[in-house]
Amino acid sequence: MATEQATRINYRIGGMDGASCVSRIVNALTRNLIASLLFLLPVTALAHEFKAESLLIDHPKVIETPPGAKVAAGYLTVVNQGQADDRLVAIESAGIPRIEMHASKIIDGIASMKPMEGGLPLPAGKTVGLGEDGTHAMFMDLTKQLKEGEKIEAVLVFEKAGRVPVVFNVEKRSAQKNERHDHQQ
Ligand SMILES: [Cu+2]
Repeated sequence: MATEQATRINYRIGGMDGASCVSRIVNALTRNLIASLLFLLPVTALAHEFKAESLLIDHPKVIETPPGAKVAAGYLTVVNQGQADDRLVAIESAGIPRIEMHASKIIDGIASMKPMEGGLPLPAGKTVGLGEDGTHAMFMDLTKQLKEGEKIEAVLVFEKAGRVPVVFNVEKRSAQKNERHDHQQ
């Protein structure tokens, strides 16, 4: 009984030696893979989402403008993963003279928009987007054309989460439903 156990232990140790060679190679490969993933992750995170306390800000973007245009529409999504309501009260950017949050409505066939009083409510546990129901961020008094591929540094100001730096990607207008609102002026 004791001998049998000893043999089994020896066998297992022998097995482990053989396996450790393989596992060393696998480990090296895994380390390389993890290293490349770690290298890629921050880039992806910077490009598409930002986190502040329990808020996840997904893909801030602004639609490119034709030459001479004074306004552009911006969109983003905020996931409030926390227990408390918050509110997006302002969007600021050193490169844009004025950014307002607008809600547009069609009344009697005429589209009109006005600033959202009090900003964008972010109820606990909910996902809310500027881009839903005619809402949008309006980049105003533009001094230069916004071109696809450019990035605009901005700060989202939340009632509770405070000031959160983000980057708006300048993108082409897509056929997405949240971009129906037209800003040709
Ligand atoms: Cu607007």
